[in-house]
Amino acid sequence: MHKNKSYNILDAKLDAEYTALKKSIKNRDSYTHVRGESLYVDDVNIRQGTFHAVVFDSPKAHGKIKHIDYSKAEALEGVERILTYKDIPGKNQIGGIIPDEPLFAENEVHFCGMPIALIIAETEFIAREARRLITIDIEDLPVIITAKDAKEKGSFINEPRTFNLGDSEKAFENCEYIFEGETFSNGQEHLYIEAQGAYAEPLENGNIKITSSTQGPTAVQKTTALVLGIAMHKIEVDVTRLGGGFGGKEDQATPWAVMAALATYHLNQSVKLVLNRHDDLRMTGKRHPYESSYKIGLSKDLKILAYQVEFLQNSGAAADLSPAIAERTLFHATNSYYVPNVTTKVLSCKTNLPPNTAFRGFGGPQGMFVIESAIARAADSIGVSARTIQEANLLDENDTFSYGQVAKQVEAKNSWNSAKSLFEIESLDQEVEDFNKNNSVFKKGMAFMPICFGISFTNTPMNHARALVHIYLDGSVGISTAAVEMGQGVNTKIIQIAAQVFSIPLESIKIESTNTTRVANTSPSAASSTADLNGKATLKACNILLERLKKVASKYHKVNPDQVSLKDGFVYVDHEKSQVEWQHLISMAMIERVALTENAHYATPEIHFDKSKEKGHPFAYHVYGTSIITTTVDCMRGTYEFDSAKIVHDYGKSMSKGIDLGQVEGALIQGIGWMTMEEISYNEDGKLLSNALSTYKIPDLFSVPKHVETVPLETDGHVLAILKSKAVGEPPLMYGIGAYFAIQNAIKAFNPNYNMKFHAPMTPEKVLMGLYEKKPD
Ligand code: LUZ
Ligand code: MOS
Repeated sequence: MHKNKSYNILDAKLDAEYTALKKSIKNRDSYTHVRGESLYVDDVNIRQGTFHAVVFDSPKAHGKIKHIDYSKAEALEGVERILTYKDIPGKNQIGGIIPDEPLFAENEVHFCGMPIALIIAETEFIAREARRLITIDIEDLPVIITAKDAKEKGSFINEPRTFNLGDSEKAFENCEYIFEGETFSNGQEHLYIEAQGAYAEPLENGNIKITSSTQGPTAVQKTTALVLGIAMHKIEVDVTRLGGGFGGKEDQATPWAVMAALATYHLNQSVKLVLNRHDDLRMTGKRHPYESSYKIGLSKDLKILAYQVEFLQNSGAAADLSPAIAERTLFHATNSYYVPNVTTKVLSCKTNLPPNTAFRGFGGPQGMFVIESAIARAADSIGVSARTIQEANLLDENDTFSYGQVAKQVEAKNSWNSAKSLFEIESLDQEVEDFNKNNSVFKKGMAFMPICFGISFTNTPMNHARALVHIYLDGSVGISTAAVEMGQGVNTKIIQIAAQVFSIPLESIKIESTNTTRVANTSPSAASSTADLNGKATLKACNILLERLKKVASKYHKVNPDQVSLKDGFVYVDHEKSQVEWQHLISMAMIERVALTENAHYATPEIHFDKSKEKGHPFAYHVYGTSIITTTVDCMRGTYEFDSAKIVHDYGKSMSKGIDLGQVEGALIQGIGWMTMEEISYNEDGKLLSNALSTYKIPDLFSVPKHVETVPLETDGHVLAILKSKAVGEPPLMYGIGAYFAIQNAIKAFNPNYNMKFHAPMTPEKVLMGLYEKKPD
């Protein structure tokens, strides 16, 4: 009997039927990557006559432009044109959240590396030669480098934000222990392998096509239209893939694309602008450095009763994404702990550094570092291990976050306890203790790092995506979404979804470039949400097409659509294989004039946030996990190695185990790098000193943990995660924070007089000073 029951197409096939695909699957891009065949902006086949552009940028961090002499540069043979703010037909404005950032400096410069002009020449070499011939006279203005200095001088991006839960002032009265302190975490360079770049081409009627290495094609389109003073439909933005983004191309891919388009607008010729590494390091913003002061209060039985923090975010010279990043710092200020009385405040401090920007974790890691520091400080003073305090305060089901969301499907204790038992914590402890007893020059330290990360853009309206699915008449499939592939494997995940719905081979499905004419008005690929948002839209589109195809098959077989299914490239009737193959079914659908294209929209349900109250339910769900990091410190040299990183991670029900493991391991090591060795350094004039890979060190094969073990936590996943496979891009970065505290513990084992410091990164120089620090008088 057939009943005409209605059901939610989106949820129709969530569970059992999809388990077949939840196996280890290779990133489909690996094949072209290893052969060097993957295409990046620098690989675009350029048109004959293409010009090449180089940016002329400010040599000073703050000042008034008195005079610029372009004459020698303009006279150089092969130089076509030099464009400045005077050549902008629309608005000289690229600010995404707050309109406070010009594309080109007008009368003042606000950071070293601030773009002033674009030199366009026959070759990049000539453009670079021309850049050297430009002379500029700048009258110095006072330079602000640190967030604290900015605060003292009242230099801010916007109004501060404060989250509050309970009454922290009053709660301190009931605390047995109260500690106050200051912390610092430095910035971090994205160091995507592919530097920023774009290629603009003139089309007919003044239309322009831009190939950009951006996480946010719509941001590029919108800003280009604004700067050129033309409609968005005249700008087409296309992205094949990025050689890494890490947040550095969420907002800051835009100016280079706009500049290339501006040159194309004036010259009616293709223009290529790809930054070299030095220019990229100097001109682009990084992870925000934070200076923070905290006050933490604990009960006798080590419950955290009250917590207050003031975060000073070093935003740089313009807002960029700083307000959103500051907000996420507040969302994650208590990490995976329940604290009943919390007051957190963040100030976005305006300095004369390049505008700092999105970086994997988006302010979350900076927030978590502070509470971990406060716990370590409390533990050290009380004379217990930090672990004891961490464990006593882990989040439980139905606990409330400071922003009002009630925690559901909480895996904080589950992942913590699983880590303890799976990795045999007693014997690990014993190992460290024995080692430290038997060795005087080398000391080991261990630390736990629990994580809790909210999934969704904190700005609710951004949580949507679309998918455009074509089934071609030979049965092959082409899919366009808003997802930008940047090495994270989202294209593979989307292929898996379609392959599963249609039950056809992965090879029958192609992911098209991300293009604003096929999928419009998109949010950037960011916030760990790309696979969830675009995957859900794809799932929806594919399921709608499937229903149509089932109808075609049912008509042919003279049965009800409910009796029809697709499996392994064949039509099945009542679970019996028929003679009708997928390609045949598509031909029948063509003859029946059935639409073989679907365009679906997905918007995350349930989420909301009220900024006037700073309360709501901003996240679809949270991702949890626990890492245990062990280090060995060489107490003669101050150098360290990481023995192991042992992780229990909440993937939900991972749909692509290989890809997800890659994300966890990559993020772990990026987090360790941020906390231990990556040291961004500006001098007092605002010049970047760590401006090359000789002076900016990132983890290499020798500095990653000798042993990395990641165990999936068996959980139900979450219905708002694509196929219950939870977002995995950013959360594991915060496992790396454990590396900082492991080193602290090792120093302490060597030098009991060491007064713990919370000033990241923990470079060998700092370790050495700590090892030989004397007892304060
Ligand atoms: N980008 C953004 C993000 O615009 N909003 C967010 O909440 C976010 N979160 C993480 C990373 N990028
Ligand atoms: Mo982001 S930090 O671009 O997800």
